Amino acid sequence: NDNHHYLTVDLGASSGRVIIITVGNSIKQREVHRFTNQPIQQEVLLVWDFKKIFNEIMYGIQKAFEIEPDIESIGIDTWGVDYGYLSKEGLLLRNPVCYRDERTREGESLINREISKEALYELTGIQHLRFNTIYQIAYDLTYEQALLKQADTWLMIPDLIAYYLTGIKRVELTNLSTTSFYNPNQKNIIDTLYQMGFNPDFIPKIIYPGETYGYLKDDLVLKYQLKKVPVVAVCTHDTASAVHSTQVNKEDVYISSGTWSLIGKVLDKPLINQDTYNASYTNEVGYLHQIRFLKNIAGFWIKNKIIEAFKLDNIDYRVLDEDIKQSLYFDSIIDLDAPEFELGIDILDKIKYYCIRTNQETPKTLSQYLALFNYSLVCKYKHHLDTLEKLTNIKTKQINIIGGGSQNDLINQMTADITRLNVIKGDKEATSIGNALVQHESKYTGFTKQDLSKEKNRIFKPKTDLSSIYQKYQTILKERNK
Ligand code: LRH
Repeated sequence: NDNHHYLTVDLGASSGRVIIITVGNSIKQREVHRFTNQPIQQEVLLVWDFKKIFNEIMYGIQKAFEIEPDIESIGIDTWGVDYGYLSKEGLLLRNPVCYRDERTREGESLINREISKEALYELTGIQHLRFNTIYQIAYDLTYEQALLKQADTWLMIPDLIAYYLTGIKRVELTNLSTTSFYNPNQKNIIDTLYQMGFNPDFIPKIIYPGETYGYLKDDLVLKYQLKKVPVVAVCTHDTASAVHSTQVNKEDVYISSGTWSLIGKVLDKPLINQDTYNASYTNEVGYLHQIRFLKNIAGFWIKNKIIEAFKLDNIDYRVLDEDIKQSLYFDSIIDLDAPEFELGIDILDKIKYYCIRTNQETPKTLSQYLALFNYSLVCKYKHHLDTLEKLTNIKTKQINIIGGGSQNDLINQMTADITRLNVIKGDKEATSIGNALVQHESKYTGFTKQDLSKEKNRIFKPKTDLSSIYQKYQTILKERNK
């Protein structure tokens, strides 16, 4: 039998899913369970409800074995940067804090004594985001000494899940590379973390994608009637898994589109210099130590916050997309990454205010807001496409869009229009596919990635000229940064 079944758990910062991926002559997907995942307010912190997450995952795993008893292994991937602490007894000391929590606003100043922003970038090649793990830990070291006294182990979210599934504590490489304390050139954790006062014993041994954490624990096997299969460390960072699912040539740019839009190239080695620092580009580590050179752009999370703010009951997304198409005459533009949008609070007012300050018409209807979102997003894509070409000195031939956001054909077309490049629409569940492929490649040799997308109308060629929109965007940014 040439079919191999893998269970993938892909946990995003908006929703999670458990999917059986079958690798054979082709790749088949069977979605088993999908659930929402939202941070919750717990006392003064915005946290992830770990118990709920774990229960949803166990429900999915149980159901998956009912549907497909021949699952060979399990892989877990999640968003980056967040983590939790375990006590000696293996108890989670509190829910992992969500990266959007505001406690890290002053994080940067907390580590200034230790290292400058620039020197930290030189070591890690990670773009400065206030929620990077190193700033979260700087906060813990300053304000959470009581918690740290009880702590025995520090684990990132996918590693926490793997620990509760197998009892084995390891920290996976690709996700570790998002923390801003991993040096991708020297391939180790930077001393600065320990100089800050973080206990080196908290961090277990690194596990590399393709290695196995261990087997499902007996008590879980018994309780949920599972088969005792191994839990494999895949690329546990979701972006790493998504990018691993695609065949990216040197001349390609990928956009992994979901809660965030990650736009970048795959490189053989880190690209860290004054220019990449100024442009604030990131060097995350992927399968076999490939480098994902990319930029985080606030993506569909903003769109979802806009829709949420309109408090509509039943939304027919097809009708909505048609409305947006009709509203594209409305071309006010914002910078999606402006700090005021980061928490999603009062999003409509903040967008209006942004438009007023930049002398643009303010949106009124939902479809006008979403037209503004579409233009703002593709302008950013264009900007980063140009920046990527400059920084890497490689001309781009085409753009591969993967992930949930890739299903938005209007944005795919607008991306082609504004960049004047062909846009290839990839798979909605690219992350889960990449997750399964590492499980497969870790066991069987000779697998070559084929073109996974079977859709017919999946190439978007440039049509409408959007250069005037892009010019306007550049003017607005200049005005705003004055
Ligand atoms: C995308 C992602 C991104 C991180 C963010 C927190 O899901 O993993 O790479 O920066 O979430």
